[in-house]
Amino acid sequence: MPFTLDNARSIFPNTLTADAVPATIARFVQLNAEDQLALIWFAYLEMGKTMTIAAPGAASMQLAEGTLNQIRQMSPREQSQAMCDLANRADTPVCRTYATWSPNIKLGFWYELGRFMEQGLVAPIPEGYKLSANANAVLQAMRDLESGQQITVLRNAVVDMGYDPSKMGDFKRVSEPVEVPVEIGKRTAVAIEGVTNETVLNYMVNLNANDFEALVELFLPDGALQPPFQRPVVGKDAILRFFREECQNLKLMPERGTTEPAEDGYTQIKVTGRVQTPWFGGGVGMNIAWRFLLDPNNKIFFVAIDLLASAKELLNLSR
Ligand code: 45D
Repeated sequence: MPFTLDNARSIFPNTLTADAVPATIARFVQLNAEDQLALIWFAYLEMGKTMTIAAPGAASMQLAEGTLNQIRQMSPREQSQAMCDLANRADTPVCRTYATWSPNIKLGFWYELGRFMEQGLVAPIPEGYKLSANANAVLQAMRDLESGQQITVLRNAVVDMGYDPSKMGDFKRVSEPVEVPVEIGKRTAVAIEGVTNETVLNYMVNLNANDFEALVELFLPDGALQPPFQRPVVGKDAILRFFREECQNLKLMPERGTTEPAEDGYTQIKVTGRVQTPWFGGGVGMNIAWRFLLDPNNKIFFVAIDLLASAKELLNLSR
């Protein structure tokens, strides 16, 4: 039986992913908007004690600047309402603009709003705000996650706010400009214990170098990439767009893997290792698995990127 996208997704079924992340998000979105905002505020303050967030790039802040200025000019009541609207995914001009932004612009926008709230330029979460019992339970669930999982919950919460893009018809997506790839001579070589496959090694090197054009050429025309907790991104055009919008300046540190023949001359390769996001640098390492399915010509038919349940899973290469 030839591989389909559906059965490719279940290669290496023993991989244990961080299910606590979608479970926490599912509980979070049930809360009312005030609780959601206050919960993120408290979580963000607590996390700030142990990890340092990097200031967003100037380019992304420029893209959010108009909306940030608009919010600064509102009355405190309107400011609180605008933030609740975002959490409620309401149909407002601000929520529609927000929906056009890439994840990094959304994160940068909230980073800036958080600073404004601290400085008293934007209505803060009221002092002494009491979370509901449910919200408190979700906050406790977040405390119990490891740091890579905590920042994933925060990121997903932010990405899902604003008006629903699928209800907007045609619109222009807004994302940061793409940087020039790292020069060939300056790229970091990778070595993966148990994996010598050139496609997999080139995948890591090209992604670390922001060389998305070369990276996407490693895929089959109908190849697919499945980010953590998301549906697969299918086809070279969509994958290239995803790389340009969401994958600049990541640091992939694959450690070990296993290479096995699959049906019809395909090869399946599982690699585990750590990944850093430019938002937190070396302060937060995420435990990641890549599950590759390569066709007989060594082109990528499918790759899933999973956030692992724990560091212990880095050693699990069983089928
Ligand atoms: O609501 O091989 C306030 C792929 C309160 C590509 C706030 C990958 C009110 C292929 C505090 C103001 C990408 C899949 C809000 C690999 C309020 C590939 C603000 C994986 C919201 C390896 C909150 C990459 C703020 C991975 C400012 C796994 C929150 C990347 C900020 C993972 C949160 C990246 C931030 C992650 C979170 C980044 C900046 C998880 C960033 C998370």
